[in-house]
Amino acid sequence: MRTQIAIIGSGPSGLLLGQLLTEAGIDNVILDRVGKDYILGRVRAGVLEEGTVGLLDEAKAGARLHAEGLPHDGFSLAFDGRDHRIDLHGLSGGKRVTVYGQTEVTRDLMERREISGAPTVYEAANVQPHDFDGHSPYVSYEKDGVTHRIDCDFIAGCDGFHGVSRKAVPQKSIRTFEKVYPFGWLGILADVPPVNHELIYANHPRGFALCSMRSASRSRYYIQCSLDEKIEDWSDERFWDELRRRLPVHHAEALSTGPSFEKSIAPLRSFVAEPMRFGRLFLVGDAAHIVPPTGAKGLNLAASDVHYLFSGLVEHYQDHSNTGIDAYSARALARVWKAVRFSWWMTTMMHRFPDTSDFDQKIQEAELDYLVHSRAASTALAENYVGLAY
Ligand code: FAS
Ligand code: PHB
Repeated sequence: MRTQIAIIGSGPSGLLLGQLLTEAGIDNVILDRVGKDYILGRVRAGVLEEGTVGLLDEAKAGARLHAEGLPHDGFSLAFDGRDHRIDLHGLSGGKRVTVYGQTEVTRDLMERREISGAPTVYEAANVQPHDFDGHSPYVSYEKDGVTHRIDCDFIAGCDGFHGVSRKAVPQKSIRTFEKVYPFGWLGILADVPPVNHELIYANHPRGFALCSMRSASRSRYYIQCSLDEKIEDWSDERFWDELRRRLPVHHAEALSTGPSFEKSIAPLRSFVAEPMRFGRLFLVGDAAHIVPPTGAKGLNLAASDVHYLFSGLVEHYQDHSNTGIDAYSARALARVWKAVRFSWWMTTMMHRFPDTSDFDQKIQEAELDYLVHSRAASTALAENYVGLAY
């Protein structure tokens, strides 16, 4: 089999890139090691930047997002028992974010791909990129006991942090940068109305908490937890009690609780691999970088990577110019590092670190106090949260 672009990974990166390429008449095949249902069963991001929404519209996958997504003009920071609203819309020159689950983004992109008829191979085992440092790359995989080969012009490694693409790059050709945080997020989904119409990021002596949502009847909550926590030790009741303790009283008293239908613990790390291109292999999204979810940047960074790579590939095929693909890594990394910085800053400001010094704790409190009382500081937060320009 031959195609122009072989895409490894059918998460948001791979599906968005695949859909944009298909709309542009550029042949592509997506391969994933698991099936659709498994991918749709993963609960992840919830906040979309305007750039991400625009790309989903360009991919003709934005209809349900506009019908069901929740436009948000602000969010609250809660500390010392009080809320402090950050007016994203007013401070960012009229921008906003949209609350719409990554699961739904993935579902919408899968549906568009099915309509387009572009090929996707699910449950492809042992996917491997080959000869990407030459002019004739290819991807191999196994399915139903048969080994297959897909010859292509380029390979897009959209296979996430644990994928095969980054690992296929010779160690001498890649640099990685990493920071692992000494805590995780325990998250739940429950069909109860959200405690607030906007998100609440809470800094409490017992730890961070986040009140988010998926719709007016479905809530997404997180609490900071230690890395040795076991999910089986967290009944719904224990979770709700702990969440209440970390919120200002008026929110704790208004909290609607009910049975959770998803509960998971995610570790937090910052990670960047440089460069993001190796000959005819491009790393995209979580395959190249990871951010702690505090700044709601992970999925949105995957989208901006896709934007840079897609425009470069269109230039290659339509204008016979390699300027875009040659600039992909530098352009993507310039935005990635700013989002990595912002996500690190939000995480450092909002979480309680084990064995933090009294001095560092006072600095955190001063940072929060300055942030909510300075228009300049709040503006900087707002422009990063809504998403920096591509
Ligand atoms: P993904 O990891 O989503 O997709 C990679 C795909 O590649 C998967 O379908 C996988 O099956 C496939 N794959 C992997 N190895 C393969 C192989 N060898 N062969 C073939 N296929 C292979 N971001 C936010 O903005 N907010 C959040 O709250 C948030 N919460 C998160 C919670 C968790 C537990 C995780 C892991 C991430 C979270 N993220 C969050 C970040 C997340 O949304 C990612 O940024 C987003 O999924 C990135 O999409 P992809 O780059 O497509 O990678
Ligand atoms: C979510 O709704 O899952 C969510 C929202 C904002 C974040 C992280 C996660 O910063």
